[in-house]
Amino acid sequence: MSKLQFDVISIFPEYLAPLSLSLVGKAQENELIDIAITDLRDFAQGAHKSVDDTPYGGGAGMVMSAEPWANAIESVAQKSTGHHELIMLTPAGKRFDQSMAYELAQKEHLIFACGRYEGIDYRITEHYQGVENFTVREISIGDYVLNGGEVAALVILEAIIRLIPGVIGNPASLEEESHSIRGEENENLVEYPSYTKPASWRGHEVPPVLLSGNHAEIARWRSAQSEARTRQLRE
Ligand code: 6GU
Repeated sequence: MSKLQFDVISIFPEYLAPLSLSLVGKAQENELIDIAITDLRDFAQGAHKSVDDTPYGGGAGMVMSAEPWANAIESVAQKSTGHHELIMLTPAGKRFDQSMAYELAQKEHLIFACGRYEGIDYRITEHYQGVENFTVREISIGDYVLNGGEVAALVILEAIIRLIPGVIGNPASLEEESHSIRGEENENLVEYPSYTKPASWRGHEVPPVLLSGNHAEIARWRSAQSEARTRQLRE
C-alpha cells in the first residue's frame, strides 16, 4: 500500500504546526502518511505578492484570486500521477461527518485549500471540476463561521488520519467510539460513559454492572446508555 499524501495550502502555514504533534505527528514519522504544507504566498505574483482583490458585484471584504490558487494546486498535484481530491474548505460546504472521514481515508491524495477573507474566486471550484484526475468537494465542519479553513483542515485531517491502518495502536477502539456505534436502525450513536479506578470517588460510585464481570450484561448496559444519550442529544 502506498502511503496517503496530504497537501494543505494556506497563507498561514504556521497555523498548521500542530500537525507535527501527537498521533498525527507520529504517523508522519512512521511514514504511514505524508503531509506537506504549502504557503500560497509563494505562488503570488507582483511586487506586493497579493493574493486577494475586491469582489465583483461589490460588498464588504476581499476575495482570494484564482491565479495564485491554480499555481499552488498544480504545483502540489504534479508531485503524484494518480487522482487528486481537492477539498475546498468553506462554511458553504457539505457538513463533515464520520462517514465522510471513512470515505476520504480511502483516497490516495487529498489537497486542502484553506480559504480566508470572503473565500476563493469560485472559478477555482468550477475549473477543477472539469480537470482530469481531479474531484472537487466543498466541505464545512459545522454551522458557524471561522476566520479561515486552517482549523477546519486540522479537524478533518485528524479525523481521517486516525482511521488509517497502523496510526492507532489498538484499532478495536475505533469500533467502540461515538459515531461508529450502530443503533437498532443502523443510525450513528454516541459513546457510552467510561470509568476507571477508584470505584468510589468523592462519593460517586461506578455503575455496579461494570464491576460485575458479566460481559453480556455490560454490553447490554453500554448499548442502552448509547441509545439514551443519543436520544437526549436529538431532543
Ligand atoms: Cl471549512 N471554513 C470557514 N471559514 N468557516 C467554517 C468552516 C470552514 N466550517 C465551518 N465554519
